[in-house]
Amino acid sequence: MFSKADLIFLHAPSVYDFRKHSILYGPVSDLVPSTPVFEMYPIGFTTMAEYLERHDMHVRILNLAVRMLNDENFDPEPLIAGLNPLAFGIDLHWLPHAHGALAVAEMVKRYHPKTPIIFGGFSSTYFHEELIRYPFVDFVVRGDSAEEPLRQLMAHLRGARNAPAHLRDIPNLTWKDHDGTVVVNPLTYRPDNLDHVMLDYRYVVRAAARELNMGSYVPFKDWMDYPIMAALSCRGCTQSCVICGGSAAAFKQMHGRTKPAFRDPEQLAKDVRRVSGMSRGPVFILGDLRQAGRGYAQRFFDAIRGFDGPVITEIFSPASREFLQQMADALPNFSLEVSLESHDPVVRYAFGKQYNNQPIERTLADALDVGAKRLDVFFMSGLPQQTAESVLDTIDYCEELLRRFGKDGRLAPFISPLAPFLDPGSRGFENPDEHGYRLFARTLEEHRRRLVAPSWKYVLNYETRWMSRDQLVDVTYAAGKRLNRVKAEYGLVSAAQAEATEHRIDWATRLITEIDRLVATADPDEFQREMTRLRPEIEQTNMSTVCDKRELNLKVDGPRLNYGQVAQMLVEDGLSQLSRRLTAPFRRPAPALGSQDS
Ligand code: B12
Ligand code: SF4
Repeated sequence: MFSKADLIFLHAPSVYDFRKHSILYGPVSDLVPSTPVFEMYPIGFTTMAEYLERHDMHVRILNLAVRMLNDENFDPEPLIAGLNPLAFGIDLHWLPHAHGALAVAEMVKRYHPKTPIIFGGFSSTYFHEELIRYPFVDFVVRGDSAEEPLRQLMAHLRGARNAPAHLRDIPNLTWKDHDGTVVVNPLTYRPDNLDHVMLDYRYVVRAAARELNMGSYVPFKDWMDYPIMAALSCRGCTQSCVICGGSAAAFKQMHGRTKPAFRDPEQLAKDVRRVSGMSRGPVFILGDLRQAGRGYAQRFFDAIRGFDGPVITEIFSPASREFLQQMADALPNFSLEVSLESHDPVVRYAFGKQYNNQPIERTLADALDVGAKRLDVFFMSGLPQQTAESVLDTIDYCEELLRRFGKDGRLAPFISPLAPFLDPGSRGFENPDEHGYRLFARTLEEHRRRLVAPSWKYVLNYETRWMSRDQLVDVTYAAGKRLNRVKAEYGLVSAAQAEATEHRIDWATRLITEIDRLVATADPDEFQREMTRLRPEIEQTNMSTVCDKRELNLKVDGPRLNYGQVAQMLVEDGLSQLSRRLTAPFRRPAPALGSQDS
């Protein structure tokens, strides 16, 4: 069962070791499944792992962040010391991992000075020249599609036949020559479709079962309770929202991509069916299906027709009733997500979304009318042209939407701050003046340091011409509190839950004030002492702030995972391994790769 790994992917917590720091993280992750530790690893771990395993390499995933969250006595250090793969892969995909990812790399290098450490992900790509200069980083694989360049690098490190003879020959690679000179290979690997990758959570379950170690593979803390899956319609985006590091503008700058790479629509339908076979959780289809043109959506709907599992889809702009009806016909159990950002079209335009309220309100009405099971509507604070007053007006608008469309509890509005960081590569980050942003951090190192600031107010890497950091923090809490009350009024949250959320918001507001006072007046020793004293309270408010993240969950009945399927996969696995052994007896063995963790 336990075989040696060529590559071990490590996912670090946002801050290492978050269990020892007193930090009020704030509502930075209220609207994603993760806690503020950002314990979710990139889904790209699974596409890369599947791709490498397809090419005869053995890959493991070790979600250190989840293990640290789930067990306060878990110490990653002895575990890391006991690993011995050919190489380690660490994601610095989301910039909020700047602290944890670098700390884990430093630790790995301490125990394994000769083992290559490979970084990758969007933030690694953006900051590659700075990142490679840390002594514990050996390689950065750049780009949005690392599967093939990583395979070439691993083959080279393994000394495999047909591997690139020299590191210079591996596309998208940033590396150091033996004298420490940084070499940046051209970013030439940029596949124009997504058909070579397989986003398959079955890899996760299969690998976890193989090693009897689900704890290291779970994508986020509560995944076993709410096993939401993703299906990927594209890489990249046709939109250029000002704050987004995954926008068309950012992809062009970072990954040299001029249009998104799309997954074949029939393949996408197969992906949805395949992953849904494993669990009763919903499948989130990432990307607006209209991005590749109407023909694409039509082909997808034709291929998925008859599938009645829960599916979440998203749209980036108003949609026609006809399109929504087609969606409802093909996916009778669909829920829809749409981000309006603000009630005010002026703010929305400044954000990069070019539509008024009337067409989007018509879309909301139509979506409900054709039978959407849920309709989540998202708003944000910290945007260009947005004042504190405007944020509060957005809550009035949420109430109006609920008055008009919210009678049966299917429409659910949410608001969260743009936090902790304005994305590198976004138009706002690249041209802050033009969009009214003032940046407090530009480099990777500056972001790394900000992450250990005592509250999210000081972690934020920006403020705007219309709101200071203080105003942004204050209005985020005020808006959260008001929206929470509105939701209670419309029965979207129970009275008890609303009370708990309000209590948490009040508590967080008090703590922010207290931390501000300490920052302004306390000497370093007193500051440390007081922050340690506040720690239990800070921890209480850290997990969900302006709303309870479970509000986002769809109802899941019965056992969460389909254990019959899992068992069948394991049997298939065993059989295919056996047949590979029988048919390839003379395959060259990999160099000694060391042992497993316990
Ligand atoms: C889907 C998505 C999510 C999903 C998560 C899916 C997941 N687990 O990966 C959800 C909604 C949960 C999410 C959450 C967040 N997201 Co998000 N997300 C996206 C989105 C829309 C698509 C990403 C995607 O599908 N990628 C495709 C998959 C297959 O590839 P991949 O995971 O990117 O991995 C490939 C490469 O990145 C690279 N790679 C990644 N890691 C590594 C590691 C190594 C060693 C190597 C070699 C390569 C490598 O190779 C992989 C394979 O080719 C992008 C926007 C966009 N248009 O791209 C934003 C985006 C990535 N998210 C972003 C942000 C900021 C966040 C949050 C921090 C927001 C917040 N404050 O809550 C959280 C972080 C959550 C966490 N870690 O716990 C920013 C990142 C900007 C930055 N540089 O920091 C983006 C660019 C835009 C945005 N603002 O939404 N997100
Ligand atoms: S925020 Fe805008 S640019 Fe970014 S992924 Fe969503 S629609 Fe695309």
